[in-house]
Amino acid sequence: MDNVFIDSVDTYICDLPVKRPHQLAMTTITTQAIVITIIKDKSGRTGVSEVATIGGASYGDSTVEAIKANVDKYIVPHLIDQSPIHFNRIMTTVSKYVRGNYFAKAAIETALIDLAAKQREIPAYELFGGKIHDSLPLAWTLASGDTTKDIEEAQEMLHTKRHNIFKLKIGHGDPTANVNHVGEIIKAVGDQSRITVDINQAWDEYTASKQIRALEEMGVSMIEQPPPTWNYEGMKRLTEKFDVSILADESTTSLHDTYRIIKERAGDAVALKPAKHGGILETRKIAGIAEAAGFGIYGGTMIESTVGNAIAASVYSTIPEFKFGTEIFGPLLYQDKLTLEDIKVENFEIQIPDDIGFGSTLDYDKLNHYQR
Ligand code: MUC
Ligand code: MG
Repeated sequence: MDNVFIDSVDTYICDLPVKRPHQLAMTTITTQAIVITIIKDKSGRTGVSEVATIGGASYGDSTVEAIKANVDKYIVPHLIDQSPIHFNRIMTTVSKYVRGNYFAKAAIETALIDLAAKQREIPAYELFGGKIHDSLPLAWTLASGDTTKDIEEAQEMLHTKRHNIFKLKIGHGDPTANVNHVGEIIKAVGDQSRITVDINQAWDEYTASKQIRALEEMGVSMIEQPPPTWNYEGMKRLTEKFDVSILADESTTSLHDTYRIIKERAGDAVALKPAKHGGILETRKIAGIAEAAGFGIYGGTMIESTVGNAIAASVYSTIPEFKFGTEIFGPLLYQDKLTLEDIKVENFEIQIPDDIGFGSTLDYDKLNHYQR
């Protein structure tokens, strides 16, 4: 093999417009901020990654500005002249010097894996066990902020066989109005689809307790992160009280807080997201402890565009069972893409790409156009 050692690392912040406003409890996305990382080896080959963040600092404590600054200053010095195939060793070293910063670590680890796989001309999933699934169920998020539009959108998705699992973003505004909105959607498409909701930490325990009863009776099949991240005890009581699955999302970031969720039964399912956990190796560890504890696993998204979505698809393809399917629909919400490739969906399932690396070929004109 020619010169495999790392020569340079570059990070770019891009703002990508979405097709329609995407309303969450704490923010409405009109453009999504992402970080693209390009690691180049001494023979000019590139490994590419993406991490996306939602709503500046309103979703979590990683912002694109902080990710870029911390990668450039604190992580890059540990990479130069290393061989990317040692991504496990490199990331262990990085973790000794850089605490937290999971998104920044994911940006680097996944670009290293992409480069190592490209150097060997194999799909990236071959470097962490090989794929089990050729395709996975794919949910869509109804979040236009308007019940009628959401119903029309769901009907269109069912008609085109794109999605038959819908996650409804609630928690914005009056909780009773939120529940009525869910009821209307279930009335319209509930017989042909599975409905879940994501509250994104917006309800206190009392409100959650009252409204989950109604949601459960309507047939909602999973309730994502009702109370704030810190409220492990509230999550535990809600899990004990209801039959419907309570999914921990924002409260499962690191391996250690996922362990706490599992130990305290503060939920009965976890949402995986490679960026949130600090990369693929950590995602697989989290999936492992969730599997051991009998927790349900959900293939989550930070709404990445095609680059980050292919990374999530690749690691999810190696995880035995997704009780709740996946929601790696991100590219379908964007107006444009930074790659030559696109997501493929057939018969309600995302198809796992088998290309070399994570299979993303960057379009540098687009990168220049969308970078800050
Ligand atoms: C979240 O909290 O799950 C995932 C899908 C979506 O619409 O928003 C994200 C964030
Ligand atoms: Mg969520």
